[in-house]
Amino acid sequence: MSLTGRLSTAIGLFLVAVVLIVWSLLAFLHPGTKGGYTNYVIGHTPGAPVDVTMQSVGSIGTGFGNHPTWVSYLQKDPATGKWIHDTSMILPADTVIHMTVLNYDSGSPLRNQQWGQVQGTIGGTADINGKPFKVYNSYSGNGVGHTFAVPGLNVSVPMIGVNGNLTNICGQAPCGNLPHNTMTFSFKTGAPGSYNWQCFVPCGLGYLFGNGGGMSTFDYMGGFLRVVA
Ligand SMILES: [Cu+2]
Repeated sequence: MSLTGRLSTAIGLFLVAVVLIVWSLLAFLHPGTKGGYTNYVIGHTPGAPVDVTMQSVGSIGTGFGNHPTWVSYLQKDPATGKWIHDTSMILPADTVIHMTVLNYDSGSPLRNQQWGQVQGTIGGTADINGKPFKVYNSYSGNGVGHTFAVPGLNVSVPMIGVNGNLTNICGQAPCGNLPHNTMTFSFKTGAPGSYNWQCFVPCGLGYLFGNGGGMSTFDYMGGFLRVVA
């Protein structure tokens, strides 16, 4: 090959490498698009607590967009009772939120044991299937699958996994009566503002450090709480 030929091949390969690097960086950093907000303020009596019900699943399945294999949270629409692929909500300020999260995903030991701690909830505890706990040792039982954490409100609660060896683990949301752990906890919304919530467990299986895919996309492993007066 002539010098020019080799040179242009080298430049061509270099450009391909640059494009690939920029593309994967953008794919890694891009937070995805945000859909709607589920409104808990309509018809809310000031001062009354608000019930929010969610589920976390190991793979969302078909019927909720283009990523059937991704981990995800879903929310139960308070108006219709239907499970929706929307993880953001409009909540009243200075209000107690009673959270119920049905976790259908398996778990594992945590990279950071801090994620096994219940923080920022009323009473400092959460319940797993009706039993209160403050810290979950992720090396015990089935480990931890996800967290529901609102850094701006110092809230963080681990979602305890189901047995990963079960043959009937849910792979198609919504998951109904399949094996799950029911996590319940309460927190106060505080002052008006926009608070992001997210899972901190790197659960984006098949992505760099587990932080891609559903882990870095709204309406999967994170969303927003828009707290209004
Ligand atoms: Cu997660």
